[in-house]
Amino acid sequence: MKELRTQVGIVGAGPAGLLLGHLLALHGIESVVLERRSRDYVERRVRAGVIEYGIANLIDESGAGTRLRREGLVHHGVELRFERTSHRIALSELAEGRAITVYGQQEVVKDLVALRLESGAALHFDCEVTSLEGLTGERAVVRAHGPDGPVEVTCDYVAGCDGSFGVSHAAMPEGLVRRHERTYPFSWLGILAEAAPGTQELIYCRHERGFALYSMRSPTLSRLYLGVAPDESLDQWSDQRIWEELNARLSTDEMPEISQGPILERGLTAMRSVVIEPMRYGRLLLAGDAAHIVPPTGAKGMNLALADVRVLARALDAALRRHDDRPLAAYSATCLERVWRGEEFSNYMTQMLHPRFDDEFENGVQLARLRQAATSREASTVLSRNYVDLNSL
Ligand code: RFL
Ligand code: PHB
Repeated sequence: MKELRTQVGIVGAGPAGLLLGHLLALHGIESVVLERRSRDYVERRVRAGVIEYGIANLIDESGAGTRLRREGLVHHGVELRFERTSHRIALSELAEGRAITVYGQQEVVKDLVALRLESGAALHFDCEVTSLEGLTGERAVVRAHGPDGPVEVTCDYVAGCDGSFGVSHAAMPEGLVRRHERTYPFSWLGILAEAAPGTQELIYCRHERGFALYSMRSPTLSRLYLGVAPDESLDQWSDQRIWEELNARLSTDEMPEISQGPILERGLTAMRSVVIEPMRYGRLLLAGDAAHIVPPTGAKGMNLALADVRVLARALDAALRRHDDRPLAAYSATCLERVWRGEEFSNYMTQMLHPRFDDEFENGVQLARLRQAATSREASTVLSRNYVDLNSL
């Protein structure tokens, strides 16, 4: 058995766990990161792409933003497309000059893994955490199974950054936490394609056939999504059917055909909202998807995860180095305020952009909302500020 002692045991090497480890190291706090998957797997997992203004600054100010600033695509606007007409939302004009950065989540992960390994701090891949113990005692114990057998990490605090299918939130006693949940009657089929994006800015499209999103990763890589039925299977979707459906939903007179290329990656994502309240149980602090899930329509998941760990790093610094427990006591309430704002915005975007095949009344409401978002300066200002930087409203 490998026995380790550290100040903070971090479960999960997604964006939340890795940035937390990095921020703690800047404060001189030691941590051990345990990740169930291989390095290759976490660095290839294609997911989020939109980074808020304040979150890009956080990454940059922590010293992890060199490549993000060099390669990230800065966008000053976004398009809403409905009734076959494009409406540009001038994000930066409406949000005090702030912009979003389009930069893949797996690139953020790669940058943080490289920094951690370079610094020599502990990061164990292929190491699955199986249980958390002593969460209300003097010391917490994280038990895991690594490539060479059992691992036991004794620590002052455990950061549960292991996503929605991890063990951390399951370690919270049922009677003490509340779980708020909503599922939506659709999923997203996402592809990454070797094709030059045919648009400068993201396009969120509501079409009677369903939702579509045109995004990108670089001048040669397109990222596209289709809203599909919740029980859809990937087997039903040949490359040809995917491109035909994207064309049917996204094309307009100005963009009769979208640029196609080999599909490098594809996946299905169920749409749901979850909030676990509070985000703390004794020595266990949840962060990111382990504590809350948003549907991807608002592009908030990774941003909320990184915002949590900014608060958590400061709170752990106060507790461990200054023996001041007050920021840690306020951790959950501080994060949840932002989390509920993210939930509200993601819910708004989701409900506005996914047509309902069984509810004509809801479709009328959606179009009214879209027309308002596109034509009223007040409505587009609220949308822009929420999209670009939740802190700006
Ligand atoms: P992650 O990224 O899920 O990382 C958790 C890590 O924990 C590991 N793990 C364990 N490790 C050890 N022991 C165990 N028992 C473990 N159980 C799990 C996992 O292997 C994993 O490495 O959570 P984190 O760090 O909280 O980050 C959250 C984000 O990943 C997530 O919110 C975003 O991807 C959501 N999201 C988006 N967010 C945005 O901000 N902007 C976007 O544009 C955006 N688009 C998206 C998205 C998510 C999507 N999918 C696929 C869910 C688009 C999609 C399609
Ligand atoms: C993406 O580029 O993957 C992306 C962009 C915007 C979203 C969700 C995903 O709302």
